[in-house]
Formats: sequence, structure tokens, C-alpha cells
Amino acid sequence: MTSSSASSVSSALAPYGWDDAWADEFSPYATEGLLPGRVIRVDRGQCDVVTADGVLRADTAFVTPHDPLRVVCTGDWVAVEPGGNPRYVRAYLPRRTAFVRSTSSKRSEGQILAANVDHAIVAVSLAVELDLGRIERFLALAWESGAQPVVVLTKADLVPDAVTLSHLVQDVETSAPGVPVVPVSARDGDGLDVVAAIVGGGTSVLLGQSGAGKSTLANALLGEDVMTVQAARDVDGKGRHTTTTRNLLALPGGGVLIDTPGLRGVGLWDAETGVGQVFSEIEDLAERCRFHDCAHEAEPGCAVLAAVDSGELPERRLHSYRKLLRENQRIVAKTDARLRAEIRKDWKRKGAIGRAAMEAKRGPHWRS
Ligand SMILES: Nc1nc2c(ncn2[C@@H]2O[C@H](COP(=O)(O)OP(=O)(O)OP(=O)(O)O)[C@@H](O)[C@H]2O)c(=O)[nH]1
Ligand SMILES: [Mg+2]
Ligand SMILES: [Zn+2]
Repeated sequence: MTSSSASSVSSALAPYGWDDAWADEFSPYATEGLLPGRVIRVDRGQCDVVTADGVLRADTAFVTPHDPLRVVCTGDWVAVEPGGNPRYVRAYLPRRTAFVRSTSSKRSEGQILAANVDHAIVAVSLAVELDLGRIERFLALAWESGAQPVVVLTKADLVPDAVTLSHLVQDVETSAPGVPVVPVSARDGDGLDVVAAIVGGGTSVLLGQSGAGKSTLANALLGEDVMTVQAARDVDGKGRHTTTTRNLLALPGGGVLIDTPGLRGVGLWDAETGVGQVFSEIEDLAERCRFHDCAHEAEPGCAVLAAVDSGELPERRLHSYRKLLRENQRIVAKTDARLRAEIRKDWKRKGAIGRAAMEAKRGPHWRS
């Protein structure tokens, strides 16, 4: 690639997150004459890729092996052919992070929802009763992905008063150590500045149930109606899903946003580390148990049970922790350990580096 085309690539793709490290990873493909680009949408064997030559439609037959975690997905950086009919995606670059869930509780297959994400934003509607267990489950996968999780409590305008709102926020905070919890109202604009500041750098993915208000929030952040929002009568998970494909957009103030279709639920998929991070206060307490392998069931000298007795640790948290660990073990037992390790090796390592860099950049105010 000539220096002028390298600089035009960088000016066209920087708003989508292109950086020197991606350029380095891409260099072998550049010498083959392939174009770099980021996948903004995937559907049935085709994808849309934003490149320095605009958005190109490309066939994913080359990058569609039997393993669903190796399928190209929204957020991937790819090497695409400059022409051809069809034009093919030839490879994707190693992922820095990846958000994976199991497709259903019965099967143990992983499904990748978004790649190269820095902030995993879990949208939770305040219009319905909070389900803390579900939030914990989303957060386990978010931590596991290598991204920084954030909980956005949507539709704050529907909460009758400020005291109730602050109690709801506190309940979620108790279930989400180390995770910022931001109440917002896309309707009134409350809290949008806080979310805008978070998504203003790096790539963010919006996750959550159908009707949680993800697309409404995306539109509010974009300052225009790009995403289709469902009619009010269809809110909160009942009707059909409004957003059907994942869409990646560059935000006007910087940062990249991926909207996803609502998920009825997320099954854990090899998320033991993530579960540990969601329940970090329990893992901290466990360090003080008398027995190294304490199961916190009935052992003498158990610091976790002592914290439940004293009221320091809500019993619900301990139950939820056990439940998610058991569920994760079931999934892990059903999948091939070697394959899992091989697939994840790369983004785990890079995710750890990315997290450290992000934390350094963010400074102490971020930690909540
Ligand atoms: N009152 C109020 N309603 C909101 C707010 N944000 C979203 N809604 C409503 O919630 C409904 C669902 O919003 P969407 O943005 O389509 O939800 P979604 O999460 O993108 O849904 P899927 O695409 O199906 O996953 C719509 O009727 C919105 O108008 C808000 O801040 N306040
Ligand atoms: Mg939507
Ligand atoms: Zn114990």
C-alpha cells in the first residue's frame, strides 16, 4: 500500500476505530492488495463492510467454518477483496474482545454477538420489575468478553419519584461491583450526557432484552433516527423484535456504537472468570474462609456465610452466584475444552491488555 492510500485508509476508518495496531495486523493482507474494513452488518452469508471506498457488500463463504465462534461478526476487522462478483471477505483480524453467549440453555454451542468491543452496555428497562439475576447473567458475559460492562437503566422518566429511582439504582449497584450504573431517559434526555461520555471513546455494544430501549438510546446518542424503534404497545419483550440485525455506527462525537437485536435471555458460555467478576465481593470474602476449597455451604469458619448472617452479603447474591457457577459448569462440561481454549486464547490476552490501557486512560473517577 502506498503511503497516500495508507493515510486515506486511516482517515476513512479512524472514526470506526482503526488504529496503528490494526494497521500492523493488516499489513500482510495489504501486500496482497486486499482492503481493510469493519463489518457493520451481517446477514445470511453476506455482510456490509465499511472501507475507505465506502460500504461494500461482501460474501462470507471464506470465513464461515463450521465453528460458529469463527464466523465473521459485527465489529470484526476484515480483509476484503477490492472487486469481484461476488466479492469475498478473505480473513478477519484477531479479535481483541468478543461477546459470546450460548445459543440456548439446552445446547452448548456458543454464538458470537459482537467483536472488538470496549464497553458492553447492558440496557435494562425501569418500566418493568428489575430482574437482578438477569442483569448478573448479562454482566458475567460482558466481563468475560474482555470489555468494560456498564448498566444503563432506561426509561427513568417512568419511575414515579427520585427516591424510588435512587433505590433502584442502588439495588443494581449492589449486584454489579465495579460497574457504572447510569439511569437515563431517552425521552427527557436525563443521563444521556453520562452515556455519551462513556461511548465517546472506543466501541460500545448495546445489549439487553427486546423493548429495553436500546435503539431509542442509540438514536438519542446519534442525534437522529437511524434505528427503528418499536411501537409503544409492543414494549418490553412481548411483541416481535424490532432490531433484527446488528448495526455498527460511528457516533458524531467520536466512538462507535453497535445496536443488537433484543435477547430473550443469555446463556452463559465458558464464563467462569466473568461470573467471578460479577460476584467479586463474594470471591473477596472467600479468601478469608478457613478452608481453601470452602464451598460456602456449611463449613466451619466460612467468611461468606458469616457475611450473609451479619447482613453484609444479601443471600440472594450467594444463591445467584451458585446458580450461575453451576450453569457455567454444565456448559463447560458439554463443550470441548481444547477447542474453547484455542478460540479464546487470543482475545483473552488482548482483552486484558486493552482493559489495563482503558483503565489507565479513564483514571480513578471511573471506578464506582
Ligand atoms: N417513556 C420512555 N419510553 C422509552 C424510552 N426509551 C425507549 N422507550 C420506548 O420503549 C420501546 C422500545 O424501544 P426500542 O428502542 O425499540 O427497544 P429495543 O431495545 O431496541 O428493542 P429490540 O430492537 O426489539 O431489541 C419504544 O416504544 C420506545 O418508545 C424512554 O426513555 N422513556
Ligand atoms: Mg432495537
Ligand atoms: Zn466459605
